[in-house]
Amino acid sequence: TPAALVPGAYILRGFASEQDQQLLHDLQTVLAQAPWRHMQTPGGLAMSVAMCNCGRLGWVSDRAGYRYTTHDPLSGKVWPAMPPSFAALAQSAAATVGFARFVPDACLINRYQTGAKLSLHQDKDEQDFSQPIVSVSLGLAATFLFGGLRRSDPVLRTELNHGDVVVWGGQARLRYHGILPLKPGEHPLTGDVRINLTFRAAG
Ligand code: MD3
Ligand code: FE
Repeated sequence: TPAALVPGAYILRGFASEQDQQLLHDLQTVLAQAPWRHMQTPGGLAMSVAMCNCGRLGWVSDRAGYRYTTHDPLSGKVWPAMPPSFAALAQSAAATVGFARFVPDACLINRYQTGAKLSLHQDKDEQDFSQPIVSVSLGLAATFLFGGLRRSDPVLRTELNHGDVVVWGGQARLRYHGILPLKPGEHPLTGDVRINLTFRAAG
């Protein structure tokens, strides 16, 4: 088992590197069915991160709050299927750190353009917190913040680079976390953006 960043959080540096082109190709198939959109916070502000989903369930935010839906509110259709390359990578990363039974039913896809950020938050819209979350970083690097179980707890930071995969389980599952505003840059595979795939067992 790799070393834990904090108890329960395992960084697998470069774990997705060999599949990067396949993942980005399959992402295009998803986006052809469900385009990027800037969701609204419950307070009515547009999020700076553009999002999309694939899998049986998709995470949405609007004036009514945060929740998982089976259908894309933009099209009224079910979310695009999770590409086998996505599911296989998430399951293999989870199994590497001991979550052999992890079966993601939701993949939230985040796109950061210059300046886009994700404020400190907890992921608690899922049914079963004993299941981990697997995140895959592609493209430009970003500074990841992770705090504790209370918003006021001290925050550590680490860089997430292209190909890095993090499995958040156990005690790390409910920690506050966020992403600092993306710095401008150019990546050979994604151009001027960072893409993050987060896999969840949400239902
Ligand atoms: C720690 N995404 O989608 S990935 C999110 O880079 C989210 O787009 C960030 O936070 C991103 O909710 C961070 C790393 C991550 C994802 C989920 C976590 C860290 C986590 C859930 C619990 C604890
Ligand atoms: Fe999160």
